[in-house]
Amino acid sequence: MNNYETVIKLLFLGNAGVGKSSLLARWQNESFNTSIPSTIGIDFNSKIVDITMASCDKPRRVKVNIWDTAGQERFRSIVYSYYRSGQGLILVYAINDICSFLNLSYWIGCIEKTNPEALNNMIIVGNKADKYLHRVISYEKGKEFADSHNAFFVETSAMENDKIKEGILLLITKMAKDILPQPICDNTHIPTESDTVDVNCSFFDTHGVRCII
Ligand SMILES: Nc1nc2c(ncn2[C@@H]2O[C@H](COP(=O)(O)OP(=O)(O)O)[C@@H](O)[C@H]2O)c(=O)[nH]1
Ligand SMILES: [Mg+2]
Repeated sequence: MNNYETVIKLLFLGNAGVGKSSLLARWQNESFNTSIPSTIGIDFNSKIVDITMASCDKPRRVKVNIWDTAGQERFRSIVYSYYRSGQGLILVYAINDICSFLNLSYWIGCIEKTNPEALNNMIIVGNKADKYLHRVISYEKGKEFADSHNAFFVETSAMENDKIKEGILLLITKMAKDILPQPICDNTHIPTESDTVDVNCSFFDTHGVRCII
């Protein structure tokens, strides 16, 4: 179970109340609890995930560590030291809360100062999509913001368990592709007869075209 190839470290960021802890609970154990306690400082979650990087490749096993940070102003000083350890970011607002959307730039600014590399691996999450009757941020507006930061974008509902796994997997798969060695079954180059045979190659596959080391 523990033979994972790498550890991917993600941070949840966003205003208090947007649903970070609820999203994390869904990701971790599929549950939703309307009376989830406010996060004090930092919560930590770990999960082993199998991801498919290419159709020809076997699933690759990674360990995903997610820190759920408290959005509350009074905890921000504690949280700063954790920003540095994240390799990727899940930046959350609620589609019915304009302040949480406007504050996305604040959170990005925090990371820019402490850990700018992590901004290359980011997904913007518009949560509480089930509250569409009270929507104040359109899907297009959220997507536009994400595009302007080269980030993935997804609208989710922790309450209805919608699109959470898909969103996080999108980010993890992209990061795994950057971190892990590429699959050895890449068939993009099929050798021709004129190709030189690799002398260090001890076996060929059944079609005699690919070297098996
Ligand atoms: N309607 C709705 N409520 C949600 C959703 N996600 C979280 N909530 C509620 O929003 C409140 C704050 O959620 P919480 O996960 O503690 O937010 P956090 O402060 O960002 O960690 C709680 O009452 C949750 O039940 C959602 O997708 N839809
Ligand atoms: Mg919380």
